Amino acid sequence: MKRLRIAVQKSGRLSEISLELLKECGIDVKNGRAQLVASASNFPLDILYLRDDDIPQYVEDGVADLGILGENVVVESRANIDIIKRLDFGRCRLSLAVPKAVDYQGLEYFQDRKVATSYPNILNDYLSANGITSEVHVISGSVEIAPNIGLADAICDIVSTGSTLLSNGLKEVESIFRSEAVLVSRKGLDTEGANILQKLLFRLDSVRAAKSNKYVVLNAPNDSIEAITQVLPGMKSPTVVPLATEGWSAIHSVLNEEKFWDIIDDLKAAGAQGILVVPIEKMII
Ligand code: PRT
Ligand code: ZN
Repeated sequence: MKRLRIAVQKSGRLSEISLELLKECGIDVKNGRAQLVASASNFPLDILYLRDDDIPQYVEDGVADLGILGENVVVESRANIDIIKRLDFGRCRLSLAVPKAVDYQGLEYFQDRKVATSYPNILNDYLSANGITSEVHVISGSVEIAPNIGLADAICDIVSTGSTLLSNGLKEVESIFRSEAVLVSRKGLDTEGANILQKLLFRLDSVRAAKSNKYVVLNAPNDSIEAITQVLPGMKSPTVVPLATEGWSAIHSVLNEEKFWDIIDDLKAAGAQGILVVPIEKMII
């Protein structure tokens, strides 16, 4: 039977969570990251552990069929591969930052100035779209120290909390690209490969739906049921089950995390009691 190969980061910010996501999809990967390749025992998928920077090329060349990595790396690589799905983790932004003391007035600051970055392609695209020409210096690590050692006037680097910039005496002045982890695919998967990918996507959707929803069970006097069911969106209509206590029922439903607290308040106001909120492991939609 055909198997697909998925490249994930060997060690780094995205590794654990990428493997965790596969696990949540019910995909068991037995042998650890000591080897280059591991096999899933219960899904037609092999895992290839790589440095994230190598993933786009491996996927473009077909050494791997799929990959999980930061969108920043995909776009910077200019590889001819498809972004199939955003994965909701590894969020960060690529930003321009200057020394704190600079009286920054706008992008013109960067005209003819030296900017250090590991993302020359994304940066050059951004600068030229804004009519600015800078001297872009490519460095591969610790970009944030470049202004302090006199190597550059500014930097363009990944920011998440901003504390790295702060501790290096820099301030973020423009955010030029937003990124999160994505699932990528090589071009031209055959029908069998595309079917395996569809199965994986279906599982990813079920995991995501489950994460953003909660199962809610509550008790209510029968004369409040009408008001409570008005408040509950549910997947279809809520389940109403009579309780042993005369005149009372239990109501079961599914609530979206985003509206969760508002709805809980409305439920209490409508007469709900003993509200239980339970995580959902999988949600098939
Ligand atoms: O070894 P390998 O090449 O595989 O890993 P790597 O060192 O190149 O990448 P890694 O593991 O650091 O990051 C992998 C991916 O995580 C990146 O490509 C981004 O998509 C994403 N990501 C999310 C981040 C961050 N947040 C992040 N904060 N990548 C890097 N950082 C670094 C940033 O470079 C800077 O040094 O963290 C620092 C800034 O963080 P704050 O919180 O201080 O702002
Ligand atoms: Zn890397």
